[in-house]
Amino acid sequence: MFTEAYTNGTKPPSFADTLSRDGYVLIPSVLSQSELTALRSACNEATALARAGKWPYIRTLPKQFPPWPSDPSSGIWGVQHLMHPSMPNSALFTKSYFMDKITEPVKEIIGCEQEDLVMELYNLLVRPDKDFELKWHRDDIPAMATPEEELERLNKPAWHAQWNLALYDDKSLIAVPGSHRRARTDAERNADPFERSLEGQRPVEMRAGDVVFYNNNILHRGVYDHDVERMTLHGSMGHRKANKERARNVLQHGVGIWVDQCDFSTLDGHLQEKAEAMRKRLVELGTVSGDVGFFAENE
Ligand SMILES: O=C(O)CCC(=O)C(=O)O
Repeated sequence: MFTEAYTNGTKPPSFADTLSRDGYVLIPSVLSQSELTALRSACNEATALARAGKWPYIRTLPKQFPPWPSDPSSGIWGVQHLMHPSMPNSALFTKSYFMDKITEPVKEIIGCEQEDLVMELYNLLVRPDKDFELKWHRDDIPAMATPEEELERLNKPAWHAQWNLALYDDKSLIAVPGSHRRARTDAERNADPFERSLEGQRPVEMRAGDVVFYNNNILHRGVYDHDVERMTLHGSMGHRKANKERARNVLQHGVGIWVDQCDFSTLDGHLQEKAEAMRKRLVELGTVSGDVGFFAENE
């Protein structure tokens, strides 16, 4: 897939190099079989609760961006706030968010130290109740942006890393490699938002247990098949230098309301310390950012 064979003695590119070239990087098999089994069972429980209307933080069909209603009757495609203190198995989710297998690549990708990292989002993307597709988008550049506005944003540092950690084989994320480094072409700009064959697009194919880190401003979309099991943990972590736009992207999901109630006491020593410090930095970011609003309220 994205890992290439380097047989000529040259050093393979780092995760950060690959991500900066392609807009994403796949790290295979980060979860052991027992981690996979435990997380699948926890995600099954979370999804059942959400589909039964007993978990209000959900991604509902046919809405692409937050805020989402809490009524699951039109179907769901995601379960939000896995680290919320009321979420069953939140301790297991929290451990999988702060584990070194995630924070080490994140540090390399952002180019920072542990003491710079900020807790952000941890959600679950699931098989929708009927087939469903997201429009082509960049997560924090509106479709209306001019090429100059796109480039201005794309040329700024991201100050965060975002990942998909697949618990089942997953090819529902479609991206245009390299599109995080340039403005949209005329063809991309004028394409149908649900265009099925944009030039250069590729499914980001993951096997169960793989993680993909991606630039959330790569041109991408989701194409979901209700018949194919999907349980993909969807997380992000930030840098303490993130600006107000980043705070808006994180806090629009409502994390600020419950983050101070997360219980990190079940985490092992160094994970607990890491989690407490990263939470503290998120609370600080929320305090200085004030009322951040929503990115795309009407989509
Ligand atoms: O389903 C995915 O992996 C992508 C989701 C997505 O594009 C989004 O949440 O903006």
